[in-house]
Amino acid sequence: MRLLHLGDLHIGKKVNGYSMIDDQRAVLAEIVELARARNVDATLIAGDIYDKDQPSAEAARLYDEFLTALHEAGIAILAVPGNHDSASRVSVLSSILSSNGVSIAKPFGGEVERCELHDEHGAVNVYLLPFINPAIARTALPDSEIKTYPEALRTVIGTIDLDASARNVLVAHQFVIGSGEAELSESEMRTIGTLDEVPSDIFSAFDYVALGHLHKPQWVIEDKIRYCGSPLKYSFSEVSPSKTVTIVELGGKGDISFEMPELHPLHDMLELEGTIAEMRDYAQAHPESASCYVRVTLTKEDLQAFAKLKDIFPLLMRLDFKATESRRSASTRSISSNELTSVNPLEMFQMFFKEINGREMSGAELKIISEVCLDEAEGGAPDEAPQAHDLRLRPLCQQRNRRFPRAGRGGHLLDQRANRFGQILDLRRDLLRAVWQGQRQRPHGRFVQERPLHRSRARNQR
Ligand SMILES: [Mn+2]
Repeated sequence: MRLLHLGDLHIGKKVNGYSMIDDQRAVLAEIVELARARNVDATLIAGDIYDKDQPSAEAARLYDEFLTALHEAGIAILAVPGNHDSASRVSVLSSILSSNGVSIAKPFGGEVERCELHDEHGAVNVYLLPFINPAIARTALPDSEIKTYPEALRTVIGTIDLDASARNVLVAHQFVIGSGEAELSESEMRTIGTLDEVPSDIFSAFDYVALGHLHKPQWVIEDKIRYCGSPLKYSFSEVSPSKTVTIVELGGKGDISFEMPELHPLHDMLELEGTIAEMRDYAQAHPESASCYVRVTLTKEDLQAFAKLKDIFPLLMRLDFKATESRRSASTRSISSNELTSVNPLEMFQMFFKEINGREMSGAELKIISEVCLDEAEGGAPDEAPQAHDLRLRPLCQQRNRRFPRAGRGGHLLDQRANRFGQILDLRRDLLRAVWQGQRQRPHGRFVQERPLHRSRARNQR
């Protein structure tokens, strides 16, 4: 029997503002072709089918097309919801679908669903465990005293009456830790710390455990417990190695082998560092880079860097400046309200500039920005509310959000200051525009964590 192990499809995902839907359509079509060509009997989908618990119509349509194509190829489908999925939504109609070879685990209700597949060696039991956390497990098993992830998984797996003489496969979406170090990437949603980790010995009774959750393909226990990885690179931390799928070949009991064919994305991901001139040279020497999602780290400031790079790499996804290393450490610094209310806009910009560029402003730069600040003062800046710095900056951020609706709502204080001055600079289209563009390329949302605004919010709540 041949099983195709997939996971972390994240259908509908956006990466740095780019919709991945075309990339996903292409890679899922490649997967269907692969499954046909290798005569796969069943596809296991180990959670995170969608990226969101309320997927878009476009995402739902692609999921429909993918499952339909597998079904039409005569391939059984066995899927579990991941932590990104709404278990209730992805398992809708599952009782009807299961009679058609499509089994999608319902929200965990105290029992791990079992499906039976057959080949010349007999039955293969495939257990479908949707993503669970201690609260889900405790609710489903009210007599238990589950507090931790390991307790939850141990208890839940313990409810399975396993026939040790048969071949047993588990499909799950959890963070399972073996003896080695797990390879994480930025596109996973982690619980803080290591609370969600569970030891691999809990699963030792299974012949194979098909896991989802970690996006890099990797073994937890060689030839036994595996993360197949996401089919596409969903963050720049996944630039290498290439993405693969896992094909599991089950012979009789104890006879298992694997194959990991490589996938070919519509657009690969590329990380480059250097000057604009070096980027030009690179693009010339590597014409395929024109169809890659690119992250550039510029080692030298440059006017209109973003526009220039976009010319070189049409799918430029992210632009950073080398000086950002100092910025990054500086930006996690908390800024007191005192500090903010006691400095004037010019001083504030000087602080900001230094954090971004790791140096003081030159005389010429200072002159430009002084004029800009003066202009703004004459143009009538909003009244300053001295007690709360974020309140004071809010009107400016709102103005900026109207002007750049795609830039998302501000993340942290440094962003807000950048917004404010970026707006001014944008009017001037002047020397420091490059700085602002660097800021506009900041990743938003999940990638931006541990930033001062969060801290100051927490402080306000206390
Ligand atoms: Mn995932």
